[in-house]
Amino acid sequence: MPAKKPLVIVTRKLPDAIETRMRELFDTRLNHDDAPMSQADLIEAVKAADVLVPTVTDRIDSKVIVRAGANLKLIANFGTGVDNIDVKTALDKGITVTNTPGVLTEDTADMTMALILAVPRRLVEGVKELEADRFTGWSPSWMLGHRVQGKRLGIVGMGRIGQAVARRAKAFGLQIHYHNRKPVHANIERELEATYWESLDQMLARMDIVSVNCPHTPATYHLLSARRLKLMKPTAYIVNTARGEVIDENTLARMLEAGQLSGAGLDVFEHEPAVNPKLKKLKNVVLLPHMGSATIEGRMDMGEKVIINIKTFADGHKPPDRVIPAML
Ligand code: 8YV
Repeated sequence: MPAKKPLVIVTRKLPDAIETRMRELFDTRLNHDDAPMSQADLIEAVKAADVLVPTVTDRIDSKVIVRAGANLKLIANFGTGVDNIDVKTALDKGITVTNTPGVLTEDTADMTMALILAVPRRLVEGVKELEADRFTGWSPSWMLGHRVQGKRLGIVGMGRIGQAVARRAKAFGLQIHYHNRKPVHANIERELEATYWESLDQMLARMDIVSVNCPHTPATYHLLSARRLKLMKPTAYIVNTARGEVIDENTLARMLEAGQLSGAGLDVFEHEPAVNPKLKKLKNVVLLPHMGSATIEGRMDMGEKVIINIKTFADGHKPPDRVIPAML
């Protein structure tokens, strides 16, 4: 007799092909209308499920996890960042947590590079000028931005995405600097001609553009604090495609407003989906609705990773993308 299929509850609408495959392999409960689940819905889901597939919009905190039924054994996150999940409480309760690393790297790095170009070159401001019919003809002094080539880029977090940003930025003639818990392998440093800064403070004070590419963990919450933001040059730009919580958003907004920083490109926000109203009023920012990994290919790859993690686990093996406490 075939083994009973695990009950997999998926919190949001995933690509059709992924949902179809999940339904073939598992007893799958889908969210067809894609409405985000409330905390009460999530508790109902963990009470019933063998496997939960959440996304960044689901807060799987300790209050949810402690209510999980005895059969919940796997949280297979559809996403790389796991700051939406209280991983420690899950592991303590014997629940394995997996994520989808690697498959979002290039898309997120592309979006980061797009912001690194868009902010100093005033791309969105230009679009708005044209749309408002204010383009009355070329002028040598109109819409001047700043050259990117030759500037110093400071990457905060030199993991997969940070390195992918560095490769792109190097091709655009930027000088690569980075801060990380540890220096990357000497071969990578050489290939990228990258300079390691053990001191984040010292790096921030010298950069023209800073890109945030580290995960949000208790150790990186407000890593770019008010004190550190104030170390940056008033001519500097900041780009964040990682997590809003890494930057003190209020201070950032105030400093941009006061001209103490030149501009920002933000794909993520501290209280998503809310965006600080001060930021929305500024001209020198490009704000995106958390779309760094939003490609059809990326979503398919993420879904396939989720399926592999569940299938491997259901077959009695260790899933490949287990989140381990050392990562947090
Ligand atoms: C995903 C992300 O879209 O994977 C991540 O960490 O930030 C996003 O790009 C999201 O997490 C999906 O859950």
